[in-house]
Amino acid sequence: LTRVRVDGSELGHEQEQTLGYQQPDRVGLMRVPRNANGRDYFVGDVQGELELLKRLLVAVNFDPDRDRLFSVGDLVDRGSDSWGVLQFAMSSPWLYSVLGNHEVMAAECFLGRRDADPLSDQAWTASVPRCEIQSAITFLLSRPPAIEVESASQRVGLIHGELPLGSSWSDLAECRFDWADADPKSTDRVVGSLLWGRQRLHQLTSALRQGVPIGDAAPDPAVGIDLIAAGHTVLRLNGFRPTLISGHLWLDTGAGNTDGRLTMVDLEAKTYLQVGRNSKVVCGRLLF
Ligand SMILES: [Mn+2]
Repeated sequence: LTRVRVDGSELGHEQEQTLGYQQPDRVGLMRVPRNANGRDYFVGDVQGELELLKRLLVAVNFDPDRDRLFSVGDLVDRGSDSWGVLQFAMSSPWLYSVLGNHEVMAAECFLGRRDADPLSDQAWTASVPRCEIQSAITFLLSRPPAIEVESASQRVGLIHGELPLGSSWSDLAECRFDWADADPKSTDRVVGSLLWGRQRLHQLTSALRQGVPIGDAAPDPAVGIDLIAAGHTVLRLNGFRPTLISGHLWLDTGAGNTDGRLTMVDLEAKTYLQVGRNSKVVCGRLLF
């Protein structure tokens, strides 16, 4: 397997060693204690839209000394300023993000293991200064595949794709992200679902086809945690309102698409904010 870098050179696994780019150690579930002094926000897939993210943070008067932001992953690709988002995230210790499939794909581009995919737009990786690449790889691949956050009233799980059907949150205690697991055809069912899973939403789609009405469902005890914030699949049900289905609060409202929005929620206040490329910030109430 050889890959061609932008400068025309072929890059194989041995050459990664020559360049000195290294992947970080394997990472697993991260536990984050309650924020006693400030607020916690959960944001959907940013996909390179730095300006939208900043507009939401300004709208809530975000205080980096007290408040925290939790991202469901896919900070990069598709949008207009992926490198800007990545630099912003790397310099913001109050931002916690889980590993998304786009973090993995971007790191694979940096490492020369993947060509930039025109569909998911990793072309930005080619213009990152060479001296910044190692810190970018280290940041991208040291995101945990799952985060558990304590809040005043509940325990919230944070993942990118979905909890595998039939699994419980406690099953993630031993989960580990390993380079080989990043392949969607991976035999590691758990990490594959956390990064790429859409089975729960495929079930939803077939329910919709059969005429089952979809509203805001009640929390699902089967997932083994009060609520799971997730992204990865763009949902635009109920006029973009973040929707709780199958124990997951689906937060990807397609910020990387021209007609999409970036969504951020405050679970304690039960409110959400959204902004699109051509729209101002709107807010609403969560109905669960
Ligand atoms: Mn994704």
